[in-house]
Amino acid sequence: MNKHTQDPQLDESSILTDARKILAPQLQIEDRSRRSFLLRGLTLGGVAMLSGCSLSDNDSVETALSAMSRFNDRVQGWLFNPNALAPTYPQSMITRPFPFNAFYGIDQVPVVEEAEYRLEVTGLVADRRSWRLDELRAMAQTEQITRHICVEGWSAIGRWGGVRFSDFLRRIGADTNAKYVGFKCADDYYTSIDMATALHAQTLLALTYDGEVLPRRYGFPMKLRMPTKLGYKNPKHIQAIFVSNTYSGGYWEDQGYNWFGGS
Ligand SMILES: Nc1nc2c(c(=O)[nH]1)N[C@H]1C(S)=C(S)[C@@H](COP(=O)(O)O)O[C@H]1N2
Ligand SMILES: [Mo]
Repeated sequence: MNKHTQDPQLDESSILTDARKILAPQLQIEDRSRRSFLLRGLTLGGVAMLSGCSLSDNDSVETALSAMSRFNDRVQGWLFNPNALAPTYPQSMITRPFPFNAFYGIDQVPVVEEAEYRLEVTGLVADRRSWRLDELRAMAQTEQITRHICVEGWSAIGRWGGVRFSDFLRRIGADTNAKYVGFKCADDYYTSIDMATALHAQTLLALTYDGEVLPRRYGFPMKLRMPTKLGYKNPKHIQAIFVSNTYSGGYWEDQGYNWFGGS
């Protein structure tokens, strides 16, 4: 029937697996069996219809799935409750040792020298100056013990401390009506998040891990810690922060991971 049945790369079950992954967070249905029934009922025709794309070749499948993923971003944005808090845990539940993860091995973790380090701040902010670490340490600090969930199939509970990101955004005079906050990292990683999550009470510019200066492997000199988002949305080794209305994606997001990346 369709061209995709001839092309070995366009195999029906893997396209549907990807499409189900994209749609799953949207089906906030209590009854799990009803939810999986709906997802199982998804067909290639359904994918084409939901995305408004014909699935004639690999490129159009990519376009269809990324259109669904962008739609999913908007739905997650609507569903996001800025006042709902992620669960917190007692000290006794901290995962030890806390796992390390990056797009490279632990021996390649970047070395950032505190003496030379400056956090660059640009975009839609009133005060575009750079920050030294001790200036950030001088701001009000807070702590949280929350769960980090990685899409690679593991989760772990950790303890992060630092500056509430909303305090920092206010301090630099950020336009909090802007859509995005973007991050550039010392290891060429990059990502961007929605403003509602940037302003969430548990979103932290983390300077410590488990009561100590943030160790190199966990993102020295600082990472953005968000218990409302998946692991890949939490950038380590942040060097630059920018506020913008222009979409700028992310390292994994540009390879097909969902941009909103909630939960
Ligand atoms: N700069 C940078 N940040 C990053 C990554 C990375 O490769 N580089 N990987 C992300 C992913 S996929 C995960 S799961 C977490 C891992 O953080 P951890 O080493 O503290 O467990 O970092 C996220 N932030
Ligand atoms: Mo991850």
